[in-house]
Amino acid sequence: MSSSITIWGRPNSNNVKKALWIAAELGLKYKHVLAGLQHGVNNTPEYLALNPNGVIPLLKDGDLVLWESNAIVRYLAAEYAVSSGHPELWPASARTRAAGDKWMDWTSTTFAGIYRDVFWGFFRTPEAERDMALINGNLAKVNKLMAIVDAQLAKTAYLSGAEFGVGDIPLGCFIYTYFNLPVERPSLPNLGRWYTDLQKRKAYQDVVMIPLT
Ligand SMILES: N[C@@H](CCC(=O)N[C@@H](CS)C(=O)NCC(=O)O)C(=O)O
Repeated sequence: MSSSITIWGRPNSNNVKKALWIAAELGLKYKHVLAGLQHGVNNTPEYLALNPNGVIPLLKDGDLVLWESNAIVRYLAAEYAVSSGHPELWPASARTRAAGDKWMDWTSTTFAGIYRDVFWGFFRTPEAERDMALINGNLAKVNKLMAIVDAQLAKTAYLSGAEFGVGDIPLGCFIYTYFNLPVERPSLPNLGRWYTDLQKRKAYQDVVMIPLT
């Protein structure tokens, strides 16, 4: 089992939530070091020696140092799914894993950048300073992307396939904030059903469903 895992990052970061969520699904024990924004740490020479990008999350497991949140999620699942008693979180079939992998990459490369302006625009910008044209423009793009997700979820219960898997984790983190935005959302029943299913998971409740800050 896990013996010497450390995860750096503030728990209100969606990228950090990914790492904390898979660790919770696997029941891993780890040391958590707060880092990023008001906590600092990620700009110290010691941190930069481990992650030259200076961003969170960061994982250390024994002599392995790993950054990039999706890589951390995949590593923890691959390394600990069997020993933690959750083999379903790292299916043996490369084809099954690939189906989820694409949604992890899609979330980072297609969705996250557009969504960032919406999320930060609302929750991390004082009302008087909000750029509503930018927020609304990107929200329309986000809603179009959500329709693509909804169509997938009409065919499979999860983004990972028939079962919950790591492919659900990246977008699952962001979707909590999306559904808590004080805006009108299009009716996307499959997306809503998936979000309802995620909310039943203890690890999701503990890690992802925290007050938005
Ligand atoms: N592609 C990276 C992005 C990491 C990233 O941008 N992290 C943000 C937080 S979500 C960060 O470190 N921001 C600086 C800070 O919080 O101080 C990943 O997925 O790990």
